[in-house]
Amino acid sequence: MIKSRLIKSFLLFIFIIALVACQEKKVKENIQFPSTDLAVENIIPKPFKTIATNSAFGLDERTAIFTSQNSNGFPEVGQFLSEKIKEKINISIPVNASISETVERIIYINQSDSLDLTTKESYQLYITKDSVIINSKTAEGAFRGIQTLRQIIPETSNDTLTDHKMWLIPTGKIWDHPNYVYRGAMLDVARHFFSVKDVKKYLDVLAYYKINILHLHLSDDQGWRIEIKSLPKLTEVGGKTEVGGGEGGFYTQDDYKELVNYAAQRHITIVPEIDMPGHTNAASVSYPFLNGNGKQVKPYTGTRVGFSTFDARKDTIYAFLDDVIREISDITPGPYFHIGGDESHVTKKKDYILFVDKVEKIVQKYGKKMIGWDEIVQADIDTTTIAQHWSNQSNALTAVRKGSKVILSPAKKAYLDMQYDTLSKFGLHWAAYIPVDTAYQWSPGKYLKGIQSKDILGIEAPLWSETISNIEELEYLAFPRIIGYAELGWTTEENRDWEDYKVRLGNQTPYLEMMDVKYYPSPKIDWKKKSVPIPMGKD
Ligand code: TNX
Repeated sequence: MIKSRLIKSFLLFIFIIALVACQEKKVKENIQFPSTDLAVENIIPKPFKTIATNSAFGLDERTAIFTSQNSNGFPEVGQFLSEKIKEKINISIPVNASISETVERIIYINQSDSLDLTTKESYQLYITKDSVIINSKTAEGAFRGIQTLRQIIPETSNDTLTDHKMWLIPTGKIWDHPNYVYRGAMLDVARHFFSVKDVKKYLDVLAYYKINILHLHLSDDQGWRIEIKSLPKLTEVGGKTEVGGGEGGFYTQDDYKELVNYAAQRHITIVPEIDMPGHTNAASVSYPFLNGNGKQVKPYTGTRVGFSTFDARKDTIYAFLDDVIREISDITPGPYFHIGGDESHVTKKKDYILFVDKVEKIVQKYGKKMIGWDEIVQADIDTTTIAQHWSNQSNALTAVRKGSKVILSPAKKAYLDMQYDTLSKFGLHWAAYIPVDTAYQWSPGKYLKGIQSKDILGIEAPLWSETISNIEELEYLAFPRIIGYAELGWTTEENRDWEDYKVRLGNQTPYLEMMDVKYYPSPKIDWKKKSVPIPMGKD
């Protein structure tokens, strides 16, 4: 199997080399490219290793994309790249089309089993004057690789070198792989609902920065946001409220599948969260038998936490949860199911433990790995269960002692709903003010004493939505900080440096403006409103 793949890759490679050789002859004018430096390009996250060779690949209408054909997902990655090139510089690049006379240069996205590609997301990007080659083991790796390529395509063409427009990509080599396998963003669609369109827009930008997880917080006291066909009142009743008294909303299962597919095309995994046994007022309003706090349940549209609970001692609760977890798991291809578990202040400790232990079994029965906020470590959790650290350090240590991995979302550093400073228009500040530099300048691998990199699955930046109710407000809190978290998750500590990062961040404006992202223009960053063309000079 591996051998035949190797042979196939080798043959394709020979074909491409031959193609490049013939195309080279066609480049009649010996173009004198200006000198470039791949090592100072504004790539985020910063790649593992870069070597610049100071010339340029001239991307133009005579370029064609080819991909490995028999490997899962590679042609789709080529197609995605072609679409993004079209959106950015408005030229049409064919993908796996038959070679025509006009093709002079190629971008080749190649499935490779090279031992240098150490993870499924690793890629190599080799750029010469005549070709761009991306090698990766999987389509996921290729997808990460094309994000790097997208980032180094200039917005402006050089119109002086030939008789037609050419966009100059610096030549050189990049070897890259992620530091952590889990690089997430979380969006609270329960306090305020966000439409499928809004979430897709967020996914587009997350993918560009190599984030690979979107965790959706689908239920809370103020609203239930996912259709459960066997329990229709959850959305008929629980889906109609939100913070501040707005109309709420919910995803039908078809909407959710649409999001899952859209994310999958971007090699992003959706992690669904149903928060319990606390944060469950909206569920209990829909089905009052669930309620365990003894009070009459009324819809809640405020912002307090910790007042609601399921009745962990009733068997009917677990029959209910079996339906919920089964239906959501059935439409969730990713490996995780998040059970929340935070701030269950009115659940008795022994009931909480019983609850988490029972729910873990249901999650496992439907083939998923359980994730929960760090309080879940009070229960007898399995080693495959993952604890998401947000506030309590000793919970994180307990998780590791129990053999579990930890996702780092420390509120003081990684909460996107914390205000930047006292002037911020939206957000809270109960954990901290988090300006853009503070958000970036910490090291996940060293953040918690007693927890090492090997215990950390990755990092995630949660965006709670008590104070935001539309996409512009979402973007104000998320951007630019999420871009820094993307780098914290991907780039090794040795390769991270605030002074270097802030320049690269300031140069994201052409992309953010093209995407119409209403980022917070932090005064700590020198935002470059227009991209600067590569300076002229001889190579
Ligand atoms: C704490 S973090 C919560 C959320 C709130 C958030 C506001 C966590 C697991 N629970 O319920 O929305 O603070 O910052």
